[in-house]
Amino acid sequence: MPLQPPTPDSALRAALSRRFGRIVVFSGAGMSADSGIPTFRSGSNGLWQEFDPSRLATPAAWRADPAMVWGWYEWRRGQVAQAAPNPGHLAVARLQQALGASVITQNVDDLHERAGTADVLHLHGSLFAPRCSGCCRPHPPGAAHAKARLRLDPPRCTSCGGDVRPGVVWFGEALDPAVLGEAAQRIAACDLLLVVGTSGVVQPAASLVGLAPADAVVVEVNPEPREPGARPVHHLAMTAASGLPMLAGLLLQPAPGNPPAGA
Ligand code: BV8
Ligand code: ZN
Repeated sequence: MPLQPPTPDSALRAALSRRFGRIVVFSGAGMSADSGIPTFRSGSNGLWQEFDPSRLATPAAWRADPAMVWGWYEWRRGQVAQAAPNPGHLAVARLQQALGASVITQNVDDLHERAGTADVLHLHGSLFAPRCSGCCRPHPPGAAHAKARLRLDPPRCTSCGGDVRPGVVWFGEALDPAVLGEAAQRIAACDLLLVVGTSGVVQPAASLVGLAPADAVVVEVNPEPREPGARPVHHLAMTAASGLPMLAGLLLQPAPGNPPAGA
């Protein structure tokens, strides 16, 4: 008997069988795993298994060896440029178009945007927004390199000649307070929070989930078992690429007696 794919349990179906007006999707690296982008801490392809974050994703690493750090980020940018949004990204875009969902991501890729989602809040910055490490002037991302382990001298800022750095937030760097504040506001006002593909390890991003109102429905989409948390959540033990289209189907089906969502 072939294994049946997991389906939402009756409690989750019941919890989702109403209209939601303030949906927030909070995504982590697992959101892009089905697009072939390695996650940080899970599975055999964990990015950090091969590259030690303390060596590469910190200001000290950048000061010590800008060419190694810039080469690593350019390789990652090339990987993302060659990847495609997966059905999970497309389902999130549908939820935004039909139900006004907003997206907060820890990811530095552009796959939510390429799936059609607008106004994505990038808590940890973006591979596609390099900037001058001196005057902070944005620098246009050039053609990315798909080869791994390349040492690449970072480009020079055309305005002040400083080294151009990756537009991401490194460990030990503060998140942009405006982005963090907006993300906190959106989650604190949501009535449905979808937490997708995150191990909940990195702070302060992970603590945002706890800001969801007590009466909000929180659904975690992650194939791994979840740590027992402070609040009850619905755990959908599925990948983003399978779980999100299913949730979108449930949320977009007409509530009893109502017209189809987004009609
Ligand atoms: C800050 C950009 C303060 C870079 C990233 C001790 C010393 C120093 C600092 C700290 C410390 N303890 C805590 C800290 C704070 C530190 C931190 O949290 N460290 C962790 C490691 C303990 N945080 C910071 O340093 C932050 N800044 O605190 O500043 C400050 C204040 C004022 C002034 C100065 C400083 C900055 C953190 C940001 C780091 N940058 N990214 C880059 O990308 O190179 S974080 C990085 O991790 C990514 O952005 C990633 O998104 C993020 C979180 O990881 P996840 O997304 O959760 O991914 P992970 O692999 O862990 O999990 C994947 C999940 O998906 C798993 O659960 C898996 O089961 C699931 N999954 C797998 N496949 C699928 C799936 N789910 C669905 N579908 C699938 N197919
Ligand atoms: Zn500059």
